[in-house]
Amino acid sequence: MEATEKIREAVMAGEEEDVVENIKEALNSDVPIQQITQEGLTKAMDEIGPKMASGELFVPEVLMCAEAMKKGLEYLKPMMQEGDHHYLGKVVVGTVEGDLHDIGKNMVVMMLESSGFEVVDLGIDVPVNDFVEAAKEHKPEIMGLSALLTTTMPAMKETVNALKDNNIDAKIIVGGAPVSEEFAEEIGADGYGSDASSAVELSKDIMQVS
Ligand code: B1M
Repeated sequence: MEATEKIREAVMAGEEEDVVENIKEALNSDVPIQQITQEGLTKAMDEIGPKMASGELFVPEVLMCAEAMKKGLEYLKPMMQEGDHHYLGKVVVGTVEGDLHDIGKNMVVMMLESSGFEVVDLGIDVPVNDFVEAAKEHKPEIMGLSALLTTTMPAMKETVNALKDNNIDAKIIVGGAPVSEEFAEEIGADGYGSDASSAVELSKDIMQVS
């Protein structure tokens, strides 16, 4: 069985230790980190989604899978941050109000940090006003909003509106599974990232660095 396949299976089984062991094995076989995250960790979550929707998996089981995935990402984090990077700017990131999903947001945070951005992570279920206060306090160049539920997309819109109403001049980027380029435009965000690497590219474009 391929190394990434073993990682995917361990995430789906919610076996944290196996996830880390299989990642070590993959790294020893020179499997690139990006392949580990995409074909091992993220692929597992993509398969868990439909099982959750159909009732084959319940929330506690999905939580175990999510924890296993997080352990894998935590193990990889120091390796993603190797090398010297110039400071590129500050980004305040959070998952919008009502939404508890943070795996994708955490991947965005890790990739931004490993590229040279300073990140203030507000966590999950972040009230609209907390985004505004954090923008005033930290004065970031970029605000990053994540949403994973169609039901929390309105909170993303409210957050964008509140940032604008408070004259926050940071650029706003948004992302998450139900979010699209069109939605981003509709709510007045400055950019949409389909995944963690495009969030980094977008942020670099905003900062006008290559
Ligand atoms: Co939830 N959940 N969940 N869940 N969950 C989804 C999102 C769902 C699609 C599953 C399904 O039914 N098919 C569905 C949403 C349906 C919809 O809205 N249309 C759903 C539901 C319904 C729910 C609950 C309502 C279930 C319930 O209670 N009955 C509930 C809601 C809780 C709440 O938030 N209030 C719920 C709960 C949970 C858990 C807590 C059990 C757990 C989350 C644990 C955690 O995050 N710590 C969970 C999980 C794990 C999922 C799935 C299976 C996986 C999400 C994930 O981590 N993906 C998910 C199905 C799916 O998406 N395939 C599902 C992997 C991650 C790497 O991808 O988050 O998309 P993603 O992030 C990507 C990009 O989107 C992008 O980059 C990331 C990396 O490439 N990105 C950005 C994300 N944020 C970005 C920000 C950016 C730029 C890019 O700029 C700032």
